[in-house]
Amino acid sequence: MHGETKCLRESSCLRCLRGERRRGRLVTPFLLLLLTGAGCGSRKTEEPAKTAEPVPPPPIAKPSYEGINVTNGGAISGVVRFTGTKPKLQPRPVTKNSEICGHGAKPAVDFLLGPDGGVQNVVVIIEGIKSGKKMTPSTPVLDQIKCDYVPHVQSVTLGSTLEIRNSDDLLHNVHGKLDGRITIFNLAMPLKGQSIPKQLTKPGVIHLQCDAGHTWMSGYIVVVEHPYHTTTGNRGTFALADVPPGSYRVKAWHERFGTLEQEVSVAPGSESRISFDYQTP
Ligand SMILES: [Cu+2]
Repeated sequence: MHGETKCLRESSCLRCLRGERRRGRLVTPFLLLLLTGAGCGSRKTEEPAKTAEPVPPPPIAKPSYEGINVTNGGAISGVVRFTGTKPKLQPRPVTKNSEICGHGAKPAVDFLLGPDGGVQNVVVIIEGIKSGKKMTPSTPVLDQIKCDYVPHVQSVTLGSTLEIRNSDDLLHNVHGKLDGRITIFNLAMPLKGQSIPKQLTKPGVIHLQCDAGHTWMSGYIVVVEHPYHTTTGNRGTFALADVPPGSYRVKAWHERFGTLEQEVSVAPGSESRISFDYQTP
């Protein structure tokens, strides 16, 4: 029955066999032999039966960053300042749910200046670093407290799972858009104490807004492809540790004043200090 096995692998012969069955006849060994010899055997030489080519798995994107053991790393630290005339700040009128969100207007949050001129909420990133300390899982939190996003700005490592909370006893609808255009999450959160995990799998700047009518709510999550990032506190300072020796481009990003960049060299076991100065546009 070798010929039968071979023949049944051929789709054209399966059609033949089905045709025979439609005519109400059992396929006899004689007929199979005939099919093997005539209908299927037009080849002059025996060829191994073809089997379906296995479908190759989709290519795995080469990771842009490699985690290694950093044994002789240095550090990059410094401060982000604002020089020039302090811009006019726009308060944010509360137009809904003032019993929880607050009465009147909330202070501006898009430009926070510390006592020494340090700028808060600036994300500092080593641009394009390809290898360094390992990416350890983190669990960043985004809370909604009295109708504000807390923290207002944060940087997270790609692949982290963000815990999105609602600490208010009212409905928020947190809408995150990557680069201001692509919806990454759009979550109705009606319950106080509610928490929703959301893994962040695309790098870029996610802008947060509330689609439940709290138009003054705004925030940012900067998703970075490697672990060398941080966000300045109220004194505008930053520090990045365990940096492999080498030359790097360091970027500072602020939601209102944009991006500044500069080159820095890191020597083994030493600290390189830099500063960024935003100026009045
Ligand atoms: Cu809201």
